[in-house]
Amino acid sequence: MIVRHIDKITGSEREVHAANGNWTSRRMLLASDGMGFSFHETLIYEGTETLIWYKNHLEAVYCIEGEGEIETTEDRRIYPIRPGTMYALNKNDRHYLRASKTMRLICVFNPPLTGRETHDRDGSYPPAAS
Ligand code: 9YT
Repeated sequence: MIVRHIDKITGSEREVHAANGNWTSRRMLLASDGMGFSFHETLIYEGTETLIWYKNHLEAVYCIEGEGEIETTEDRRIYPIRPGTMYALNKNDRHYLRASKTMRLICVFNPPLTGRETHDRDGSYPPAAS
């Protein structure tokens, strides 16, 4: 059994900050926990726009606080995000993520992240094996 409180993740090795200051990710479960997915609480800060393209991962996201939107770059569709909204990047969808009010998101990655990943120039994380 694994039981963890967010208070113990905050400020630890499992808390990762985006280089551009747009988000903070608190990684409650990682590959080393052996669940087959990683599970994060992510804060996306008000007024930010982040280009994301998870070529090597699938991600599902559930909003529990704040407000924002995603815009897909392929077909320019805009989807509002508010508490209760879930979106799943089942096609490795490249998109912009914008927050009009700081959002608290629960994020699940498959395959799991291994630890300290931050976005590369494309807005992706490296494949799990590298
Ligand atoms: C929603 C999203 O992908 N935000 C960027 C950070 C990512 N969720 C992470 O590493 O936790």
